[in-house]
Amino acid sequence: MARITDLSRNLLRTCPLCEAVCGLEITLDPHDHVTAVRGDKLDPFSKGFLCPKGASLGRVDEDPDRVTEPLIRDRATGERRVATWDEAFDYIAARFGPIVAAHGNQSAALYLGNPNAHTIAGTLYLPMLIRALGTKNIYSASTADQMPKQVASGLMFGDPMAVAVPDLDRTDYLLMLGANPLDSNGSVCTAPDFPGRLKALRKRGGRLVVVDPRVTRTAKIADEHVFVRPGSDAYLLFGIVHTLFAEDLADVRVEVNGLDELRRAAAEFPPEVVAERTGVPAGTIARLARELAGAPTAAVYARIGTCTAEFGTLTQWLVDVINVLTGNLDSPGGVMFATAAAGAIARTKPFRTGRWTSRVRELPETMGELPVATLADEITTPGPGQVRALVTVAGNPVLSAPSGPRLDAAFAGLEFMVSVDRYVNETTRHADVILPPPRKLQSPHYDFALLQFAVRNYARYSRPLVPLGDRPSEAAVLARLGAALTGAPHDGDPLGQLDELVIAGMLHKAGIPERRPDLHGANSTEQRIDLMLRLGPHGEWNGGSLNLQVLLDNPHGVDLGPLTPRLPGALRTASKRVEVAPEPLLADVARLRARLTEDAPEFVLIGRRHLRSNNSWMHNVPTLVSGSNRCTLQIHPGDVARLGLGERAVVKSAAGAVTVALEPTETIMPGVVSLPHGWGHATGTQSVADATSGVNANALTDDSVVDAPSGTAVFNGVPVTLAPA
Ligand SMILES: Nc1nc2c(c(=O)[nH]1)N[C@H]1C(S)=C(S)[C@@H](COP(=O)(O)OP(=O)(O)OC[C@H]3O[C@@H](n4cnc5c(=O)[nH]c(N)nc54)[C@H](O)[C@@H]3O)O[C@H]1N2
Ligand SMILES: Nc1nc2c(c(=O)[nH]1)N[C@H]1C(S)=C(S)[C@@H](COP(=O)(O)OP(=O)(O)OC[C@H]3O[C@@H](n4cnc5c(=O)[nH]c(N)nc54)[C@H](O)[C@@H]3O)O[C@H]1N2
Ligand code: SF4
Ligand SMILES: [Mo]
Repeated sequence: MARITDLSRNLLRTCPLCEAVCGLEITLDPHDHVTAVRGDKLDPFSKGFLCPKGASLGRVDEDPDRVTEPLIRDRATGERRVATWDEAFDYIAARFGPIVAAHGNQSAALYLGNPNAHTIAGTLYLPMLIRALGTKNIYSASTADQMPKQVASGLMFGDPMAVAVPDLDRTDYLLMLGANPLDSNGSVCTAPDFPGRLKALRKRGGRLVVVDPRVTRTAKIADEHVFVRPGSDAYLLFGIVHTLFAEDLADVRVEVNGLDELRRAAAEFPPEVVAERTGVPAGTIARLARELAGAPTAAVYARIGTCTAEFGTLTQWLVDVINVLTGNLDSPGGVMFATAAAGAIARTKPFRTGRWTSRVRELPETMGELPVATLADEITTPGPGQVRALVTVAGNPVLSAPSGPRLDAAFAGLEFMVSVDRYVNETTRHADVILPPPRKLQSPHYDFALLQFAVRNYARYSRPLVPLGDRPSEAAVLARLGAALTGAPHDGDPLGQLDELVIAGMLHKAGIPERRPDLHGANSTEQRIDLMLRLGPHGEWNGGSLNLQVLLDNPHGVDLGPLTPRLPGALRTASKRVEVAPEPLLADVARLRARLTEDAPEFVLIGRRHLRSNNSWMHNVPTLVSGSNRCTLQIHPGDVARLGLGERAVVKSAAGAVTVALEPTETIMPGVVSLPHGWGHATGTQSVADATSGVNANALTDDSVVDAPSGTAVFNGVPVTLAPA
């Protein structure tokens, strides 16, 4: 009898599950089922690293509970039935068109979720969908995530995509706030095997300091862990900036504007003044400043714990202010800008926010988006411009956005909703039509978004490992959806037509005349990628050698070397200097100052992540949901005793209440409780997830509070009260 492995294939591709972009070697059986996943040892960036999620990619990809064919929901009965693709798009065209015809483009909204940052469909084809809808009601997970970093970067460097990442492999000193890469594998800092890179830093004599209200797994491998009161990082960083000026430690090595204004702003926040609010002793704050200034090279890096907080943008600004003041911006071992082989085309106009505002709360636009924290307002507040129809792509805002239950109710009242998603989840269960993407392994992969934030320049392209058969790719689904929503013919090849338009536009912009050159690639998507690579900074039409064929010939990926200095060339500020005291941020310091003297709430809520989880959508895989990967409220044992709490407690906030199991642990600060998000499954369609106990953390977060400059939701530092259940 022939052994089945004889017919198996070992194939290479990038892991699509998190920001670490690990290379994988995947074994498929003759029926295209995944039988093994290993780290690709020959990938020059990830060098064989693999985490438990990557190892479970097959289970994720082939989840029997996922949606595989279009579903149409009967509004009267709530029943879903399988439909053909033609039928589904006809249904969408027939129902969506009349709503927009009657109420205008603004009556439609689009919500884009996190996995779009990982897919070619999301990165290359969503801009077209946004344009097709012609609405200002564009929302995404960005305003529940990294938008403060982008606004701060936009104001300082002129380009919100110019994010300086720590030069992990060369730095001598890393100050990390509000990030836990040992569980998250890193974010807005693309670094496969982040844990190994941190260990290497320490091994070569470098120092790692972690600032977090919890002793995290990352804190455990650090030289020093500093407890900080949630939401107070901006004060802590201002204390460091103050010290750098007061002790004459500043050593600015790039051209800057605004140093005097910055010094004046920092004058109000000496370490002694901010110590109480932050919970960090003044001596520690001053010492951190001296250590950062004294290290041969140093980098400050702050992530989700500090972004989704009331002063998220101020915090992200101060991070790079310190990187500038210590001479570490754009310098090896400090923080640097990647040179992505096929990144976004840098904008030519200096960045600003608030080019328009939201209808109900008048919150400013950022990067063409409105804050997801005001989506429920826009759906439920009557009047001209009220949102009546919604399109979601790869998202689950009922579990991921603040005041989730409010959104749940709002979605139930929509006149029409269509979702592109691989699950019936807490959000898409409201959709009239669900359009599923194909399997991950049926999709091509290139990390357009994430490689812009990589700690090393690198490129890797993966072709689909499993043929599509007669179902459309996700790119084709989005192209047809765009056509159906605008009443254009959707049954031809809108994808090919669209790609040709984009290719012609890129050639024209690049000044490449008349005849369309022959491009590598088996289809129009690949040809677009080839063109982007050729025109990119490492491209063969730009003095380099890259094109798609080079990546196809090097399936383990291509190393493009360590990061190199990019300033002043990468600056898009009007002054062509780094703006260290942008006016909108100086203005926001007033809000920070006002909070300093206010009484702190008795308890504040923060989030956390677990290695074997991923936001709301990996809770249906048995190999991942087990052991400590559970939705519990971490709380200090002293608080449990003081309040006389049992095994469970009722947690209340201004937005709502949940009853949740307690996990007493000394690793969390007294007065702080931590609940992971993405739980509280209740669709009856995901057998494993539905059976998990757990609650929606975003029933407690409050959509009426945002980080003012970026409109970002506040998930960390939410005031709560606790009572016995
Ligand atoms: N395994 C796994 N990996 C993931 C994800 C996942 O859900 N699971 N999600 C992915 C996504 S979408 C993202 S954005 C990234 C996020 O990646 P990270 O930013 O590394 O996210 P977390 O692991 O949540 O770490 C945030 C830390 O901030 C701390 N914190 C909370 N409040 C504060 C505060 O006010 N100040 C400070 N200094 N710290 C605070 C928390 O205790 C926590 O340890 O992870 C990605 N990777
Ligand atoms: N309280 C609290 N809330 C948070 C956070 C927090 O730290 N605390 N973190 C926030 C952050 S950083 C983020 S990024 C958001 C995430 O929030 P969202 O992006 O809204 O939600 P996800 O849970 O990532 O859901 C993603 C959906 O996309 C589907 N999907 C997966 N792959 C694909 C694909 O290839 N194509 C399509 N079409 N669909 C796909 C999944 O099945 C799932 O249904 O949550 C935010 N919410
Ligand atoms: S760290 Fe992220 S990219 Fe690497 S294997 Fe795990 S899930 Fe995949
Ligand atoms: Mo995120």
